[in-house]
Amino acid sequence: MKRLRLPVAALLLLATMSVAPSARAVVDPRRVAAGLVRVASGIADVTAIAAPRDGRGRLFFAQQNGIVKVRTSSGSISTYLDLRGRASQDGGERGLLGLAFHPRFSSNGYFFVDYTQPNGDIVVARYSATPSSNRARTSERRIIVIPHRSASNHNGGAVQFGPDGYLYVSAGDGGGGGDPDDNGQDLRVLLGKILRIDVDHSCGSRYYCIPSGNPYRTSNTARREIWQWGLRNPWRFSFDRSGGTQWIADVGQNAWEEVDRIGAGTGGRNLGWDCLEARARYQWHSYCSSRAFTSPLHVYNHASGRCAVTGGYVYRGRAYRSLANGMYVYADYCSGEMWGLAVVSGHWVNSLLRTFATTLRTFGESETGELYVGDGDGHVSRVKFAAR
Ligand SMILES: [Ca+2]
Repeated sequence: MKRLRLPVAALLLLATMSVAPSARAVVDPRRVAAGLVRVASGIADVTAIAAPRDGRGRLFFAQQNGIVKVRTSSGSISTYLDLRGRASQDGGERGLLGLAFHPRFSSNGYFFVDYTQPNGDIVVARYSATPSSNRARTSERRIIVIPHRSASNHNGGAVQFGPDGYLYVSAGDGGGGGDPDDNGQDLRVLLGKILRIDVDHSCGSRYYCIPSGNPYRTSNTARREIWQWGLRNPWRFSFDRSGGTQWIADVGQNAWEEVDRIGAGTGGRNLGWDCLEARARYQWHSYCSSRAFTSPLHVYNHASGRCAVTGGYVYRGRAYRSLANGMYVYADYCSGEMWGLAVVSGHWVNSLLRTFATTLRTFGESETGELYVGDGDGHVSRVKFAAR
């Protein structure tokens, strides 16, 4: 026994030493409060906040009218790109909706936007800039255009690079309410899906290829771009920069909002819409019984003025590591409530971090993993956390 003790003690010591102090701290959303530190004003109708990993400390804000602004590390703000001549200008849920920088932006200067054009179709396009410049080039390369003319709402609009280097795109179900064309459950269309495409290569006449691991890549009926399906309006989704778990916040119909968590590299999941709205049956088609649905991690109803989930990020920054490392932070657009979701003692715990007196439109991550939120008053703020 005594001979065993030493190695065990040594192993324990090693394990303790190899784990960062942050990982030892128990992150409990019930003990955390959120606050905001304003970093920009006058960013009307902000839809996306993003940053390239180029060491320059800049933040970029997409506005629904088609303007992308850059905030330098010294705090000065200027127009980076003006897409007002290309993006639809009728407001509502249309316009410039998403922004993502290529993982190798610092060498290739590529970034990608998601917008609706005046006829309603969803466009994902590549733009470029000299990486150090605070003004991008105005020429675009259209990567994919998704027909979306029957209604103006439910465009999705998030674009994100995954840990695999592929571009992921969220597309809403086509809108109109109740998914009248039942697009969410139809693998033949790109609406109501999250797509995964390889934008570093061209295949045939397309400026993208289908990654080898896409679940329907050999299908003759399903669209091969599809990564996840059964979605209504996945306005925001993100990847945990530690481990690559995908977090999808799917805006619900009249009753339920849902947050989905899907393991890194796992595609082909059916999130249920419109057979299901979150966990409740919505429109139970004859085929619904034979489909395997992935249940949401978390749902909430429309009580207390809540209306639409604004998906966020798993916090992996440095400033609040002991309080928030690994906590998924998200909000409701209408109620201004911001919540944290984390595993405490083996169970998922969801807790209100604070209620803000504004609408919460979109979240973003800085290069170093700090969280930012854009509100309905034209402010972009860094999210701070404090113990309570
Ligand atoms: Ca339907």
